[in-house]
Parts: sequence; structure tokens; C-alpha cells
Amino acid sequence: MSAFPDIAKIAYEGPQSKNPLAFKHYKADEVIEGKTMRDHLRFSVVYWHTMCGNGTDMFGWGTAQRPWEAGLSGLDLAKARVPVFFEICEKLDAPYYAFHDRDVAPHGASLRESNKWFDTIVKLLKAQQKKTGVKLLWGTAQLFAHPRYAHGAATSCDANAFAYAAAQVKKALEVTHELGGEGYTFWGGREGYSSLWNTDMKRELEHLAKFLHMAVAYKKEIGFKGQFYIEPKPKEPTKHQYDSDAAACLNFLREYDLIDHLKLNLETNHATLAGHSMQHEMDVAGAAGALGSIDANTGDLMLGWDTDQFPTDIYLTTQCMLSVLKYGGFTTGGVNFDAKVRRESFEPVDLFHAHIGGMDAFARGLKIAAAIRADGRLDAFVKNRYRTWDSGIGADIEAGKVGFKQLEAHALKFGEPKLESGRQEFLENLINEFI
Ligand code: XUL
Ligand code: CO
Repeated sequence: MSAFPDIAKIAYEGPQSKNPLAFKHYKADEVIEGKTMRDHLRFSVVYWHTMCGNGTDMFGWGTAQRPWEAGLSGLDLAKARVPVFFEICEKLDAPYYAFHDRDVAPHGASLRESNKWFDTIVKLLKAQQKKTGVKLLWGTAQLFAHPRYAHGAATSCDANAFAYAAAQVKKALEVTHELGGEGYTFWGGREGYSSLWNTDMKRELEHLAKFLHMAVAYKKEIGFKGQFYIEPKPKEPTKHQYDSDAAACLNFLREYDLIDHLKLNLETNHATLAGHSMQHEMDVAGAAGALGSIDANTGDLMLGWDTDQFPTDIYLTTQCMLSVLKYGGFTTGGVNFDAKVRRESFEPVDLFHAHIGGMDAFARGLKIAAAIRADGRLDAFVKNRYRTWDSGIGADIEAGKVGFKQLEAHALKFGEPKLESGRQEFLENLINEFI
């Protein structure tokens, strides 16, 4: 039985199409820089927003119309959502999905009951994966909604909460492995503080590192080969999240000897909350060899919180895809739509409009990024800007051949450096030639 009898599989109709339920730019089999769009973009649909989001906000009830949920609750509701979710992925031709343990199955009265319900749903997920060919990009554990995590999970002041969280991650890792997941994400929803008056920050960070080392050990023990990711976010829900941005995460991973075990899963709205552009975050991660995956969404710059909107800004998707191509493309990661439809967009069809728009925006970003690279002027400009480092004194500095004394001698002889324009506006205009 179809939940969307009026919606056919979304087809590519090209830029001239006026059909809102067609792709204008995402042509899965089109080859760009030697790889299909499908393989470059590795689109993924999230369970939490797509199936569980109901439009609730701080000021109002849910608005979403979800006919497949009528009269259902608990495990029955969880069961009913599974085929609907996969119908959406299949109709969108999205090759991947992502979930938290407690989105797909409800919280039980005990850990044992939660695990039992989770197992029931995992069987259904597995069957649907087989039927539709949709694969798991990454799994994760929800360690932030339940009151037991009010003070944190891996950074809780209570060792028993830490243990409970470990048990949840253990199970989520087993399930992700069982479902052939290509990765596993850690987002520390409550790993931070609201007040330093009651917080031993050093001890909490050490605990977080211990927790991740235990996860690395358990991953090895069960033979899970997927990639671990840590997802930076600066605030919301806590005042200060320990994993605040890409640089803070990398510093944490290096300090605690975890750098070889985790890459970053970067999210656009988290980047902007941190006061960075997504391009900045991607470059920080990419330079460290840690660009793993992206949670593709966008914030509203008029609002100061994580609005998780679908990305439609071509400028943004171009920047994202330029970074992805620059750092060699996704391997285990992908473009994961951690995004939700607006509270006012409450009809089921809005879920399709949203994902189609995001996929088309990224397809355009990919095509534009490839065109900018093929054109070569941007790269040539940057290369030329650094030319004094390619030979002579610059090359000697980079090679570690000279120190302050030789540089003083050079400066005395060379005299005043000749200033050249950075040409920002020229380059912004150049980029706009391609948009
Ligand atoms: C929260 C967020 C999470 C993570 C997974 O802002 O982005 O949904 O992506 O826990
Ligand atoms: Co996210």
C-alpha cells in the first residue's frame, strides 16, 4: 500500500520543466569529473525530521498531516512509519538514509524494553533496505532527549548516566553494523554546560574522550568497518557545546589521541551558529584530512537558532561542492539532508518539494563547481598569489632551510615587498559568471 499514491518516482525532466515533482538538475547518471552525480552526492534522507518531525515548536502544537499515523502510537506507529520512509527514499531515488535509535523505535520503560523494540524495527528496516536498495549512510544514538541526560551523557556528572549512554551506543553500533551502515555519527547534544559554577570541564572532557575510545574499541571488537564521525555544533541545546566547531573538534581529537579514528560530519546551520561559513568549516576539516560527511541544510540568518531548513541557495551549494571536489570527494560520507519542512508546510507533498529542491540545489552546486574547476582561472589566481613561495626565499622557508638571521639578510637586501591586490571583487564577479 502506498502512502503517496499520487506521487510517481521523481524523474529528471531538465531545467525547462515546470513540474514541481521532477528534478530540473539532478540527473543521477550524468558523469561529472569522471563520476556520476549519484556517486558524487550520495544523497541521504534523515528519519528524525522526515518521519518524526511534526511541526511542534516552543509556541505551538504539531501541524504536520501524516495520514499514515492516524490512530497509532508507540511501537505500532514506529512500525507504520518504516515502509512510508522507504517509499519516500525510493521515489526520490535517494541512495542513503540516516537515523537515531530512538527515532525509529520508541523509548521503552527500561533499557531492555527499548532494545527489544529497537530490534523489532531493525528487522523491518533491514527488509526494506533489501527491497528498495536504499542503504544506511550512518546510524547514531539519541543521547539528548531523555531527562536522564539532562546533565549530559558521556559528560554527565553522574557515572550511571555515562554507563546508560554507553549501553545505548553499544547497541546502536551493533545495529548500524547489522544494517551495513557506512558510518556512525556522534553528536553530543547535551555534551556541554549551562553553567561553569557547577561544572568540572576538564573531567568532563576526559570522560568524553574515554567514551569515544571505548566506542573505538567496541567497533573493532564487533568488526564494524564504518567511519566514525563527530558532528560540531556550538550551542543549542547547551550554552557551550564542547564540540563547538571543526577546529575545536580537531583539537579535542588530537589532544585525546582520537584523530585517527574520527572524521567530521559538518552541518551548515551549525557552522553559521558558530560564526563561520560552511566553506570555512569544510576547509578546516579538509586541510586536516578529516572531511567526512555533511549534514546539508541551512539556517535563516534573521533567526539565531538551528532552523534546519532545506538548502536552496546555489551559492552555498557551489561552495560546498567546491570543497568536496577539492578534497577528493566523499568516500564513506554524503550529502545528508538534516533538514525539516517548515511548520507551515504541513502536507505530505511538502516533504517531496523540500528534498527535490535540496537535491537540485546540490546538483547545480556540483555542476557549477566542476565548471569553475575546468575553467581554471580561480585556481590559477590563487596559485599565482602564492608564487613567491614556489622558489627562492619562500621555498627555502618552506623547506626549513633558513632562520631569522638569513631572513634579516634577505629583507635588508630585497627591501620593501611589492603589494598586490587581493582582487576579492574581481573573484566574486568571476564566480558569478558560473552561477
Ligand atoms: C542536531 C543535529 C543532530 C545530528 C545527529 O542539531 O544536527 O540531528 O545530526 O544527532
Ligand atoms: Co546534524
